[in-house]
Amino acid sequence: MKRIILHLDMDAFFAQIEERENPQFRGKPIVVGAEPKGGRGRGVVSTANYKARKYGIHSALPISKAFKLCPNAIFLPVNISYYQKVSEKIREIISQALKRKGGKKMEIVSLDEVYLDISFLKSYKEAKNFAQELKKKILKREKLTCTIGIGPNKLVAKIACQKAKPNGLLVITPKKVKSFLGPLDIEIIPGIGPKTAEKLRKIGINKISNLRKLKKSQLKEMFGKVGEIIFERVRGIDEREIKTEKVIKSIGKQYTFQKDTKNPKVIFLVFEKMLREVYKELKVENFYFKTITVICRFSNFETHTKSKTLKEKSKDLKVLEKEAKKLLLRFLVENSRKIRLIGLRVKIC
Ligand code: TTP
Ligand code: MG
Repeated sequence: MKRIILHLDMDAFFAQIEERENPQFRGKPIVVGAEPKGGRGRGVVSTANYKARKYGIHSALPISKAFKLCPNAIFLPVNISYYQKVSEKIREIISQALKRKGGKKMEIVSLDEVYLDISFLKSYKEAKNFAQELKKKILKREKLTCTIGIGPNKLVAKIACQKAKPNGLLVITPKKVKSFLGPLDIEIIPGIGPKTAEKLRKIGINKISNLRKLKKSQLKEMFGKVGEIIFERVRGIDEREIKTEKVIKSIGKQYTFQKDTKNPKVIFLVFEKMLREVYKELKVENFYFKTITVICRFSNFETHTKSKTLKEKSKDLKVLEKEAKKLLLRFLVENSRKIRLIGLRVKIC
């Protein structure tokens, strides 16, 4: 049976929730993220509403830059536990709507993003009706807008959603896939990051339609296994299934220092706090861990990681502490540069 896949992604999620909760900010540029401290803040933007995006502000931009671009924007801290609650409510609305129609397959990608397998609706017309109803329900019950993309697979549904933002709905039927993807920039294909794109640009390839001219063997030679996947994706082929079970793969924390530092006392103090926080989350979920990763970003933004995989899984704080500190210590011994950020991540099992 031919598949019909729906991708739903909330618009400017954190910022839209803040706008809903604070009507006095409505219509103004809103930036959710680290404290800007009059332009001296050192963290990053989590997200910005569409009004603030007009000034060039976007996720992961240093908050100091965001402040320079629009000092009059409303800057708000990240209230993640509240956004999680909203996220759960939205998922509930979606899963109820799906079940009512007789569907079962929903994949949760992140706080504000899901895929649904709605092949059972049998036609794109029905799929479009379902999506319109879903958008209406979320708006009515949660007063929030989202965008939906529909297509024959995850790839096409996701790109359709990206193209229809904000508050949009775009349906790409199988016979439209080729003409839809052809004129788009190559970076829109997952797997084509900045480096891959640069390599392709150098040989005159900017658009997906140009990229289709390369043979599978050429792409394989240039990019290895990823090249083979790119070959399929540019033709709109994507067999990935909707994964219904919620999979938490890792737990992590990171911290940006107020001032770059190489003082081990300061670094270890923060690190110990992160260790306890990560451990707390592990305990709440009753998870085991096996791989521990320490992340270190130096003052020039160069970022390195060091990992350790244990012989056996563990849930012991002492083991986590010992192994993570060993990794951190190696960073401090091997480098004399100042550190901007440290992070800790554990792969769970
Ligand atoms: P996105 O869906 O990528 O972004 P968005 O919902 O803010 O905007 P849109 O989908 O309309 O383009 O991410 C969802 C939330 O995740 C976002 O509101 C904030 C958070 N987030 C970060 O904290 N840091 C990031 O770098 C990104 C990309 C998202
Ligand atoms: Mg979103």
